[in-house]
Amino acid sequence: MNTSARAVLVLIPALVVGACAGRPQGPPRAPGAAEAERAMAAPNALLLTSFDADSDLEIDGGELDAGAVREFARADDDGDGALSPFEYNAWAEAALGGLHVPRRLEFDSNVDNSITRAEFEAALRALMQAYDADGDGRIVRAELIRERPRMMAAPEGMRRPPRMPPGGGRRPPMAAPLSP
Ligand SMILES: [Ca+2]
Ligand SMILES: [Ca+2]
Ligand SMILES: [Ca+2]
Repeated sequence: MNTSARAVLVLIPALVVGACAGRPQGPPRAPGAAEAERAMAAPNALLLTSFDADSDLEIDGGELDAGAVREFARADDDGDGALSPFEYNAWAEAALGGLHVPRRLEFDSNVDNSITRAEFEAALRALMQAYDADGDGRIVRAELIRERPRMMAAPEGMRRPPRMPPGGGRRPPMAAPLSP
């Protein structure tokens, strides 16, 4: 785990603890939670964030490639150079928070139930391109964060369509909701 990912993990409990002070009733809420709940990041965005090895808040192509190598090695438990469904599921549980987005078949491009290193790396490069709204080969935080569709909070009958994300509506191919 690199420095920025560790910082995020440390920060979250600190915010929750801070929010408990002076709020004896109800569930703990982080400061600014109401505003923060309007923003969302997909599990694959968190994964890309962890690739920022030099902590400059941008992910470049070199960091993407290095991150893909590292994550593949982490996932390939038996070291045979391919990810079995079992290995993918265990990795996704840890790296993607269990929501398995992207799903296994989005990596397994030839659908042979095995994810090769080449397939894994190609899928992550495609993911980076999908998030890189301005096409400059680097991903900044603003390209990873989405505004939560307002329809989620609006009462029935007052729903509006979600805003188009940056990049003219391009959506990361692997950000689809989980389907069982
Ligand atoms: Ca970086
Ligand atoms: Ca394996
Ligand atoms: Ca960019």
